[in-house]
Amino acid sequence: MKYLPIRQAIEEADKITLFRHTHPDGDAAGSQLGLKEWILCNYPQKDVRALGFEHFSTYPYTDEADDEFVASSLAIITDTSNSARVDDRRFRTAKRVIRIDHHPIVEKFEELLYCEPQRGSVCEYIAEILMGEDFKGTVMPRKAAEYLYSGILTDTLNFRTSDCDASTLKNAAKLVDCGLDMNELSVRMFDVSQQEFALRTKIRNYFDYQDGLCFVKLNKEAIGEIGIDSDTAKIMIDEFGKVIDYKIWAVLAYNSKTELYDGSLRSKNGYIVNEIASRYNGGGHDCAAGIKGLTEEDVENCRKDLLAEIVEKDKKSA
Ligand SMILES: [Mn+2]
Repeated sequence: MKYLPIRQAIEEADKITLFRHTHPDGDAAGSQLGLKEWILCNYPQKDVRALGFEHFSTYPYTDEADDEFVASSLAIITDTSNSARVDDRRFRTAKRVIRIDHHPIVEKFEELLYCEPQRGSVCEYIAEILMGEDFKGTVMPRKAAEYLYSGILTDTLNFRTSDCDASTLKNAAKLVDCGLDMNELSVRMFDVSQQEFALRTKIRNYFDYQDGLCFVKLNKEAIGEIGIDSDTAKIMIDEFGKVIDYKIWAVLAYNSKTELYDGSLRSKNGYIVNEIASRYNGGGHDCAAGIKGLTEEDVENCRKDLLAEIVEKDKKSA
């Protein structure tokens, strides 16, 4: 019964707008577009628009909607923990707002919130909701299953993160049962072009390792030399995620627009980075967070904070 209000809200709305976070990743775009395909398949008479100004490379499109449309719509926001991060501020004007998420709860800005922070991806959570009891009688079309499955793959790095469990696999298996090609999707989400491979190889050379911390600082010169912007550099964080010795890894890149540093932090085995991220205009999950607007001095302080987290955690577990 828990999810019936979502179903009722969708059934009552003629117009539905779907929102996700800025700098969308596979989980943000996958949940949004998966939901869109699912609604259009089950309620073809509804007008559904997936909104957002920034694109996720693998899914290069979003819809448009004028202010009037948004104001008379049911808005569903996915994968976004704070209102400032919603990519299209107009969600505030919508008739009703539902949010489905898997981030720690930091802010309430919706009428109905469904949030399970222990989930590895919001796509998995949405798959479970849509294929569960409260949505009996509806179908999961292959296209929607593909989007949701891709979001699970990207947020769990192909089922590698510590928040994967039996429920992740069960929900993913149900999506696979809808007829998608696992191998093809995995290749599409993770294989890179030769050009990107060359770029990643360059960035790898900037790593600095100390006591369990891999710290990649790309200053103005480095950014110029590599020929990359800070947003693209931040995404390369996963390049450093497969080294046994790294307890925490970070990429901090100079943003030529703000002349400050933006970055991504990752960790494993219980080292926590989102508390540190909150000191540097950021946030996220325990083991994956973003930061932005750091000065040179902040960058060095952030490095010290990350090293301190390693020392503290090691002391506790010793
Ligand atoms: Mn997510």
